[in-house]
Amino acid sequence: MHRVITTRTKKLDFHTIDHLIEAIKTSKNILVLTGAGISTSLGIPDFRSSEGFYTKLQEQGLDDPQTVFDLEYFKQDPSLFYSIAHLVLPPEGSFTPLHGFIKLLADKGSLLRNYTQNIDNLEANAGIPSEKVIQCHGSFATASCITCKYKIPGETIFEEIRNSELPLCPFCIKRRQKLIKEIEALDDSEQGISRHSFSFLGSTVKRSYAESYGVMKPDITFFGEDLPRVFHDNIIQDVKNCDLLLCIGTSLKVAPVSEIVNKVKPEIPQVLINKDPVTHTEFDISLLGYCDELIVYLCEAMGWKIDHPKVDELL
Ligand code: CNA
Repeated sequence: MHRVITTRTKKLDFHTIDHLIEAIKTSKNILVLTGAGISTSLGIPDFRSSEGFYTKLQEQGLDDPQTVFDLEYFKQDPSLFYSIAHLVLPPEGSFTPLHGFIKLLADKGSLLRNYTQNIDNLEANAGIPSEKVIQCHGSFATASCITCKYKIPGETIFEEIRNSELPLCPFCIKRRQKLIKEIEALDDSEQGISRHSFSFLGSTVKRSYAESYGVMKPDITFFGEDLPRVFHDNIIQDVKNCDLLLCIGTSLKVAPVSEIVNKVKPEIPQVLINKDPVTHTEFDISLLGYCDELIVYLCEAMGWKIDHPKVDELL
């Protein structure tokens, strides 16, 4: 079912399941770094697994699948993102046993922080306190207009996302309608000039398609965008204070989150729980397998009970 690999060259006496169990039980400031792999059991594909998003997009003929999440590309052609966004839309109310485990750590007072790269907001469904979660790449919880930055609750555009439609900014739509009405109210001699300024305002200046039409974008971090401020505000202190690092369900390919691992002090145990090996970073312990199964197994060994309906099936 799973393998334990010890790879870190540093001589930490931390390489067995018993070491890991003891560390989870006794650590007071656990930093949990999570990725798409912790949500795949709900049918949300990850990016880089063989059955993930990137493979699907390549099969559809897209050479560079990262284009879908590229800000400049989105501004030119938001339809590419909206043609696949429904695939990562969070299922309402659900979460996985792994999310339940993070909640359990929070309940026991030993979760320093969960840095999640996920955008599905399932941490909230699991009831992990919001101050304990840093959504490093934003989430679908809110959406903003690419032109005027008008912010709305993310669920407002879920219906359009499900239908692969472009959600437009209600504020920009009203502004355009007002402008059109004002132009229509002008007499003929004035209209020529105003039509000219309208098209100037609306589309002929150096504005991209998305900016011209006020397309809404979920507040997830695209390539080309900085991470949310809350990440920068907390990461240095959290890395300093943590006494155990658990990286779960992530390929650790996206910086700066991937760099967290190397910033943690060498004397702090570092553990990977993942389906596939991560070979570019060293861990004291790599537990390879499905994270829900592995975490339920570890919790059972610790005498801990995750509050999730799937737990009994996994034992
Ligand atoms: P990734 O690069 O796709 O890697 C996912 C990792 O998870 C892989 O190494 C898999 O081996 C592993 N994995 C997959 N399923 C399981 C499982 N059941 N148990 C254990 N391990 C598993 O994804 P990363 O998170 O590393 O990359 C960061 C990207 C992915 C972020 O920008 C996210 O926004 C983005 N993403 C998020 C979601 C989501 O929110 N659910 C979905 C898809 C992509």
